[in-house]
Amino acid sequence: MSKKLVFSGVQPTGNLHLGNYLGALKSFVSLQKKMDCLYCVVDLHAITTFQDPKELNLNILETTASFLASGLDAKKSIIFNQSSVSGHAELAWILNCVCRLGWLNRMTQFKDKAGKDKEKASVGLYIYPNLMAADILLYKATHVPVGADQKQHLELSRDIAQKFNNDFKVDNFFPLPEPLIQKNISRIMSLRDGTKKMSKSEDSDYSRINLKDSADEIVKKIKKAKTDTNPITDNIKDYEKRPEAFNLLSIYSDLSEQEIQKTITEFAGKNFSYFKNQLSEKLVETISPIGSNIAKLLNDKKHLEDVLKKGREKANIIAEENLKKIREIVGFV
Ligand code: AQP
Repeated sequence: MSKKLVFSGVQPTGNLHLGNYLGALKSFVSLQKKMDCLYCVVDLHAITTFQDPKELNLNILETTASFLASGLDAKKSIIFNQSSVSGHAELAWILNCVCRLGWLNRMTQFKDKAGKDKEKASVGLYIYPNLMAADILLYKATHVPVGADQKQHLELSRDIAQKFNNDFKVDNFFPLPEPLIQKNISRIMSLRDGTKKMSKSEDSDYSRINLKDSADEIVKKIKKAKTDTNPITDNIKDYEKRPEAFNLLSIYSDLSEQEIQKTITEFAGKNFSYFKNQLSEKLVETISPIGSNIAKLLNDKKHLEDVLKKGREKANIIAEENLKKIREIVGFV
């Protein structure tokens, strides 16, 4: 049995939002109390779509600040950026040679992100899931906290690990990593369209609550959030065709750490303007302190760079030890 080890990453592609917080960061924080954890600012993933170099540089530090502001502790967890440990790229190449083309062709995130003109997407975007498998397997991580949108990539990481173990006849060399997906709300949807996930790259800033939004911005965005004309009912089935209403009620439930049924019973018969006031209050209570912590941390870039440097040194020790064995297994001299 492998020792339990957590790995997860966040792309430094702009402002982190409520989806990143509820889908990932919140569980990162609770896991660091129970297990050894590595949390990575995945800048190699970020460049699968073009990033302005100056902005990328700043976004790496801002994502690090968001980790710390959300409660990650650099003394408990290893916090570092992906490009600073070259083993990620090396193992990704080896795994590119293990993964089958047909497996990648099934990845729905590539289809979503590449859009209609797939010919113009970068090769990096296509093989992104192999780099993600390398991120996890480089440390032989056993548990990966992610939002539900990453479940398919995690399954691919398991397939790749299994095929490597089989091809090279090294039983259980790579553990098959388990996804840890939040039970209550695994996917936060856009505030403008309840069928699309909340995302940093969505054009409209009104589609998401950023961790850096002021209290006024949060209230304004929730006021403008799309709902429908029906009142709140306490029958969960009523929400099957009301994705925006369901999303807001789910966000409230998650922030209150209660089941969705409890929330709809609490607000049944009330209209959405009343509910939205309550939701805004909860959001301001949770998000505003994180936002002001991010701003404070960004005033001391040297400290953030130091956190990444120390994290990189620790990550690199584990990576090099595993890579030494991987190179031997593959047959490199
Ligand atoms: N809407 C979401 N609901 C729940 N979880 C989410 N995550 C992202 N969006 C949601 C989770 O956050 C972690 C980090 O994600 P990421 O930033 O590395 O990549 P992403 O999933 O591609 O996020 P975005 O916001 O959609 O970024 P862009 O627009 O740059 O592609 C992951 O665990 C993810 O599941």
